[in-house]
Amino acid sequence: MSEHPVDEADFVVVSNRLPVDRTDDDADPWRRSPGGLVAALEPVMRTVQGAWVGWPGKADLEVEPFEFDGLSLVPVALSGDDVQLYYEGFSNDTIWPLYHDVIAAPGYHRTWWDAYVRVNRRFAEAAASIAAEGATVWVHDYQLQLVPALLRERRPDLTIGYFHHIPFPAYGIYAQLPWRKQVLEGLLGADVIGFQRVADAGNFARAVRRVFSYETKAGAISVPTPDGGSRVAVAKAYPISIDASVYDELARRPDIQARAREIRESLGDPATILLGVDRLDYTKGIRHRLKAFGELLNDGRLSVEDVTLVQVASPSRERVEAYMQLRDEIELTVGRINGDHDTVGRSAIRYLHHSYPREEMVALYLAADVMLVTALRDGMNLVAKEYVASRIDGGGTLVLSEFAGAADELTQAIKVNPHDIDGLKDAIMSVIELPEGERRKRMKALRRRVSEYDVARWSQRFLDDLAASKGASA
Ligand code: GDG
Repeated sequence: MSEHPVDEADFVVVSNRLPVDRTDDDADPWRRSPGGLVAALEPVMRTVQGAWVGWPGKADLEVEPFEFDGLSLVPVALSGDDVQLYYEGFSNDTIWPLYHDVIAAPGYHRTWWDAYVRVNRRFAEAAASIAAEGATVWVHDYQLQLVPALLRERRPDLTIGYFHHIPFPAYGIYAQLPWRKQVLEGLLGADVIGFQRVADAGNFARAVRRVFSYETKAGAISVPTPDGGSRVAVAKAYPISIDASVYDELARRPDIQARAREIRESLGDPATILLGVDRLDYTKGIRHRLKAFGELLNDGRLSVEDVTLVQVASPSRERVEAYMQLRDEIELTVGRINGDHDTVGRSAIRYLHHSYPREEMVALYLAADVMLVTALRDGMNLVAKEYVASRIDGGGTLVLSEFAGAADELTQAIKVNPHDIDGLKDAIMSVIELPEGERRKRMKALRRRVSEYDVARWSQRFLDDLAASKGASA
């Protein structure tokens, strides 16, 4: 790490979190952090000269801009109150449940909203202060929906992109938000507003029509400007992906392949290993998955002698009440199922409430015969794509919820509606019994899609459209 302040940047990424975590070790104070957004953007940032604006992840931590591992980082400080009201409150307990179709009840609190406005302003100011004349700024995700307009107000010379990583709900749900007008205004400050699915972009355009009556045509929204004219904001789908080559390379490493074999052996080498990997979040459908698996054991259609479910539930948002409750429910369910079905030598569910290094994740992907992605709502779901990218052996089967964004692209997966427990049970059984040839054919098609449309193509498509919008408005 060097202490050089970051100069003016031609390309600026703004996200809630910086791609690093603070450690307690003064000699080595920063560590790269995992997570969907970081996994997606890191390869992009390495190929451009730019700066990254974000929160360093600890309350009251004031740090000057610094360089880390080739990235220019610009920290935005949040107080304990900010974390509680803006992050845990408005972002994770209002917007998150509302945008995931109210799977959990959103809280609407004016103090949370006030903090959201205040913190969004701080992020906009940080980005405005380091962006060079005419720079491109790419804002990310639901914590920062007001930043595009706040930034445009301060710096009309900038080209502003926004990408929304989570779903955008239908208007009947979105309309609940007491600040529905202000949030749309914030987003419309961007030149290009990217979504995961075509349906999300459509929901957004419809919300804009309902709230403002602006004209929208094939995703081009005509937004009035203060001088009485208008500008165009584009709302369009750009399904995010992964750096597939990283997973391919890891999966080819002999030590990781050996680890995959070791995992199988340590589970007693069952005929079938089912795997779930999720942040412990109510959107991921972990309870539905456990229910289906538990019933299959109860019904005698599956036996612990033949099948084990490995469930990695990485710790997430542990101070938000809904997440504490969910953890209790999941752990109670796992305990019951294991209590009823375990033998001295075999376990029905190997439940792991940990975060693992990427190498271990790939070993798990390689060891698993069936990957269960049963999200009730998910913007994309990168785990599904990581599993596919890791299966260099052409084996393994993906069971994928139709409510995950990935379902639009990964059409050769076995599709499920996780709310339909009987359907989910039948899908699990059919996958276990799927003929080898059929399994391989599906995986081959999935692998082609994931390797061709990787994260580099995703960002290229978005940034090309953003550059074109600059040309169009000049
Ligand atoms: C949001 C949207 C969208 C998880 N546990 C560990 C670990 N992970 C990694 C996975 C994957 C990432 O975290 C999770 O990404 P997902 O896409 O599955 O889900 P969200 O975190 O909810 O992400 C989502 C995404 O943003 C990107 O736009 O797809 O819909 O909700 O990369 O591998 N990684 C490691 N250890 C763990 O224990 N190393």
